[in-house]
Amino acid sequence: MAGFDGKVIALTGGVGGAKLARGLTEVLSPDQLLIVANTADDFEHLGLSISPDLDSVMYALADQNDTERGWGLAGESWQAMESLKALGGDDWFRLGDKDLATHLWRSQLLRDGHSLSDTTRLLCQALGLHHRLIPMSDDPVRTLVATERGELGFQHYFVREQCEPKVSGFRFAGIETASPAAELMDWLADDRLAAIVICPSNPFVSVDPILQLQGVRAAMQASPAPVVAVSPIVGGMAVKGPAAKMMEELSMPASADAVAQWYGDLLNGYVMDIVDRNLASSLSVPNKVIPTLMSSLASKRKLALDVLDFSRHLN
Ligand code: FO1
Repeated sequence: MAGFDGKVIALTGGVGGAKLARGLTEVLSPDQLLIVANTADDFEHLGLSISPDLDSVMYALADQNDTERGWGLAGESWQAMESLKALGGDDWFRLGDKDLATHLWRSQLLRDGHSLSDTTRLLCQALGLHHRLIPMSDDPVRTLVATERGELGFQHYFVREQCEPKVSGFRFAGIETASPAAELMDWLADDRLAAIVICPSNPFVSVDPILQLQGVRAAMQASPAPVVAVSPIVGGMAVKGPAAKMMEELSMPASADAVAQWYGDLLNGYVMDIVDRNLASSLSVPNKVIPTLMSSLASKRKLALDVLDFSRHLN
């Protein structure tokens, strides 16, 4: 981007965050941007190690994501899933025929002893990506969702049970012992860091796992780089996914300002969509009200530019 000097870290979950990550790759060079994806949605399924948020971001950066579904690859076929179902196998987690190759290859690389970071780098290279996408940690962290039916793994809650059970809380198994990605900590300590962007992902299950990794929140607060979050809630609804439903079940108002309060004093700036302009005056954090719905590459690019421009005016 002409004129934006310095480095930027983007923290992201799946779909919503992936769109802004794509916009940031339009306006920042590869050595200016580090995209850090949540891995607490990951799980083992059918003998495969599956990293949905890494894949949503990776496919979005490669412009190969299926924009209808929000996850997986465009132009998919489902032969393997149909055959699996015919055999009586678990087909509730839909793995497209092309997407399967990613899971097969990642699982083999991990079994061969590659770290999740190495595996991600190899997959990104194979997709022709130049910008850096890393997992938040190479150690396992797993979101467990407390529901009235007991604790569920994230994908069991989100996909198999279709977010239907009432949520009473979350915990991130492994978070106490997981080490944050070394590259993330290096960039947080880098005095060329000019902004930390929290992408419009679910604050509870996509962003919090990253923030709760040992030392991450403290390093963000110690950095002079402003922390700017983009609201994942627009007009009281999540643009995609269960964030609004979760907030209600956690007896939090499903509103853009409630998300800002959730992030608390971590934020130096907050970006909300124009439909939520009426909330701006009640926010204590400096905020900007702009169009945040990203339906085209141009709008992803525009939002990225607006967020970076906003960050320039924050200390
Ligand atoms: N989400 C669904 O709602 N249904 C699915 O069958 C499904 C399959 C799937 C396969 C690979 C992958 O990378 C993601 C997939 N997702 C599916 C999305 C996944 O549940 C993610 O965790 C969400 O995108 C939230 O991050």
